[in-house]
Amino acid sequence: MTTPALLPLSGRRLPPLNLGASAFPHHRATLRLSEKFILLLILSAFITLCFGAFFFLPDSSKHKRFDLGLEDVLIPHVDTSKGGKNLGGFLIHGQGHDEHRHREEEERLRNKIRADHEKALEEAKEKLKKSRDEIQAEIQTEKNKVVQELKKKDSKPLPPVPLPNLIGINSGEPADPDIREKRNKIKEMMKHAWDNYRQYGWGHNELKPIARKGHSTNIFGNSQMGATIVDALDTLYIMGLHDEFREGQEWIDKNLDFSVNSEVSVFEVNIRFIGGLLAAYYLSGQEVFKIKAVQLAGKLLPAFNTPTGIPWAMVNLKSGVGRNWGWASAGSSILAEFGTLHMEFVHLSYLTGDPVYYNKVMHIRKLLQKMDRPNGLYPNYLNPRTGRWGQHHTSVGGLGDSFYEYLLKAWLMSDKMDTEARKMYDDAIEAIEKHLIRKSNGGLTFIGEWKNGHLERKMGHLTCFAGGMFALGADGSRDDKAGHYLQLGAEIAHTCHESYDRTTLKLGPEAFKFDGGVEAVAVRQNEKYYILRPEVIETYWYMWRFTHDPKYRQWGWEATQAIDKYCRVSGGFSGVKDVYSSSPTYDDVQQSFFLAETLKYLYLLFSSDDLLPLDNWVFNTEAHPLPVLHLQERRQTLDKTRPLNQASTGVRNEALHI
Ligand code: DMJ
Repeated sequence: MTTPALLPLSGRRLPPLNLGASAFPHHRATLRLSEKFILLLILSAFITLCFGAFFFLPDSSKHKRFDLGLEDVLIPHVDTSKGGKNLGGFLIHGQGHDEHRHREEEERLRNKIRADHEKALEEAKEKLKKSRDEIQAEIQTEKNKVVQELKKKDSKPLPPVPLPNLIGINSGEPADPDIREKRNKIKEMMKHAWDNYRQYGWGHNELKPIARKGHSTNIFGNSQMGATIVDALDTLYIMGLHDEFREGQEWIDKNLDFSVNSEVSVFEVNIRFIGGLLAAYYLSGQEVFKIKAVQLAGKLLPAFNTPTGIPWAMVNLKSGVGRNWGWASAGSSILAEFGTLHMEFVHLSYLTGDPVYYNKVMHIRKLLQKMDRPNGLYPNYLNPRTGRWGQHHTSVGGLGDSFYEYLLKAWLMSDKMDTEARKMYDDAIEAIEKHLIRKSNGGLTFIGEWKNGHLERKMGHLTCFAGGMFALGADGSRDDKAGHYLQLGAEIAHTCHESYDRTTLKLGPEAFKFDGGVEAVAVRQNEKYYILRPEVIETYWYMWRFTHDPKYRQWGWEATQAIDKYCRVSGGFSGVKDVYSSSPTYDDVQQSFFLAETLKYLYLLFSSDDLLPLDNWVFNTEAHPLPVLHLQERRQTLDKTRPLNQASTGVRNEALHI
């Protein structure tokens, strides 16, 4: 075959190139350099032409072309109506008038492609006439359309689910006028915290009450997710602050958006946002909270894409890329973080009928069950790539705490059906009692920190929650040691009260020692702060519910007064840097957990017990109440309602099979 060619570089007309074998003299086995160059040019011109034709065609015709090409070759047509010979359903091409029809068809297509091509060129020319700004505006409009479509898709109502027994959503008004007055004072403090956040930090994650502006930390990523609004909702509801609750709901409905390029803490977002939204949903029945919780949970799921299924500590809500904190032992995930997802995730599966959430947390549990534990203790660090423990540090405070709490609460939340969780809790607590719990010389029971076989005689404010946990787990404990665990809870409550009482401000330090002559007192300057934490008050409340010993209300009232005196400023409430100083300085942060937990536990401490009874509600680690799930009933309802042979039948059962 001869191809007349134009050499673009020289513009000279070349003699025809015969690329057949005879074109080459016999004595030459290879091409000359100039010949190779010409060949290369022809080839590249051809390729450019093909590519150009492909890319300049408008999308629709591109696809049609592809469809036609591939469909004709790969997919046999079934078309008996047009007279093709049908052999067992396959049309044989190229026979009789079919050939003619095909030629016509091809011609028609060629014309169409040409027309499309011209139209695309026209459109491109039109586009180029527009200014940059106009083009950008058009792109933005298109983008907005897509976002709106996605939002519509995301906001689809979830399948109806029978709600669990929602008992005890009432005012909890105490009969005693003195207690009522105290409770009103706590409600007033909540209003002060909320109103100032409303005025100066609205939509931001937290408030700087002295600078009177928004505040955030890296746990919430870099976007304004209104953490205080979500965290405070159920407290507002319980306190009967309905206007404020509605304001929060409206903000969430209109502004809470999770499609943001922001890297957040999986644990914090779960306990504060998903927990807060679920509690608000159960208390108020407003669908928007459930829908937002499910949307957000979907954004956290990519964090579980690790070699072991142990989630990363952080995930980017937009890209789904996860990673761990730089400071955590050799790239480890943290026990208290990946071990504090269970309650919320079980509720998500319950509400959606989708087992994905349940499966994620059960996978974590199964993995932990299989692992060896040094001295029966769970180390705080676990590598999500290798599935091996990091440093052998164990704590019932920071990095470990709520993992133990969620084992117990998984059992309680399942209406005591999840005996596997109860067993894990009992085993863990036995090891903790053996290795970490000691009595000081002065007779104070404390929980120390285990570091590579050595007990550090130091207890954190965070660890003080354990008093309440021991009391909550007393009923149903192994060998019927209920009395023992209630007593242990009381001892921890006493120790933590001492840590408050031994300060100038009557507020507890972040960590306190039991070494030498020092008992329940912070030694290091950087452990003397109080950041409005709830754990000590949380324990007072549980102890009050289980014993009705008036000292717990007394201690709770001492804390209320101290907070109001030393942490209240005109712009809200602030943490203080040194609880031993008579002229404390402020840290200028109103933490979202102050509204979610500290004020809620105080309010409940001065309410009657029929407000959110513990037989029917389990509080997540951020004090968001979630109802006990009667999973058997849910299974029976689903069994009755679902159509036979429904594809999701097994899936739903699996989700509820605890
Ligand atoms: C809260 O966010 C939760 O209670 C969490 O489990 C640990 N501590 C903070 C408040 O201190």
